[in-house]
Amino acid sequence: MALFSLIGHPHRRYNPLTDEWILVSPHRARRPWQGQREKPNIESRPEYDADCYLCPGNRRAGGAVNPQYQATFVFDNDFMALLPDTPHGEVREDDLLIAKSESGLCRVVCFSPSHNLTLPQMSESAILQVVEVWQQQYVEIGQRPDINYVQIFENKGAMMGCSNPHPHGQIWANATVPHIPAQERKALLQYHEHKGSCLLCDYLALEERKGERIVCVNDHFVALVPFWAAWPYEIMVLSRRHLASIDQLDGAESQALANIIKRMTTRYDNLFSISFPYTMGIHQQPTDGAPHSEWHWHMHFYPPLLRSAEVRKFMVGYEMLANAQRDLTPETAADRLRQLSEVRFDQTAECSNPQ
Ligand code: H2U
Ligand code: ZN
Repeated sequence: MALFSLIGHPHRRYNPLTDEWILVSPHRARRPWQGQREKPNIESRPEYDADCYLCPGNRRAGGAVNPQYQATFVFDNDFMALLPDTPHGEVREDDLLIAKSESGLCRVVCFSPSHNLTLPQMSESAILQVVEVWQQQYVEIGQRPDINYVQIFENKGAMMGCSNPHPHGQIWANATVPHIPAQERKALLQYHEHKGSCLLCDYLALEERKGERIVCVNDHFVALVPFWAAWPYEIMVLSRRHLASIDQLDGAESQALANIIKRMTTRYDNLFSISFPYTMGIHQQPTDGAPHSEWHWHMHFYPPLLRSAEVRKFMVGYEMLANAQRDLTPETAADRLRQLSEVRFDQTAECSNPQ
């Protein structure tokens, strides 16, 4: 029998951040696809859409009118999934029927007044303003006594369930630390207890030594496809400095975060020459007032597309019943992303100067 290799043989990879396994099937990347095909999203949008509930000056579904905002705009979600002032209460029957009240709040963050932009199409200085809004919101919301965790995220593209193409993200904040950041926190704590160092500092150093999963870097951040990536072109953005939350970034680091977001999302768009859909989010320390030196700030990007603008990865079947599975290896994904330009496909000399 041939010697086992990560390139040629089915194997499981361990995600030390969530204590989960993923099945990797590198031999299967070329299987035929006769299933659903997505429509490539190459339609052009106007800079202002009178029917958009996020454009400046428009009325939202909840009745409020947006101001004529010039850069970013934050508002309380008109349909909050979590509500402040939820009464305390608990249900517990036979240790089997268990429920607890949960209070919190939800906000929407418009990234730009321009209806037709996305993060990779915005300037680095405009993305910096988004970073600064995330910082302000994290601090402001986190200071509330009824809030102990602030989840900042973006759903991009209809394929990810985004309800509106206007560039925007969301913030959901609540009293308890939700499941995934709680799992990550546990892993970071346990690793520190056993090794005396930070799991993500050590992981970053190892990936920088190896290089094969790194997509792009700057002085303060690294964008890489994790060894244990589940989504085809999943990326984790890690701060080089061991810091726990976005408000701890200094001026140069905030600028560098805007830089790496622009560059890696541009690579995403260039992969299939479309506006690349994903869900992204920031994982950072809880806002419960306790010290969380175990936390290492990072972002996850989870994009569903697999091998073209039309063919996506579905997390169904085996994924719903057993564990996540992938065909394309994380190393191949990183290599493809690394080959791509950091100039968006519609901004090349040929496109901007049609003859
Ligand atoms: P997406 O990020 O998935 O597109 O969700 C947009 C959010 O915007 C959604 O949570 C809110 C919805 O409740 N929203 C408003 O708060 N006001 C509106 O007028 C429409 C949508
Ligand atoms: Zn709009």
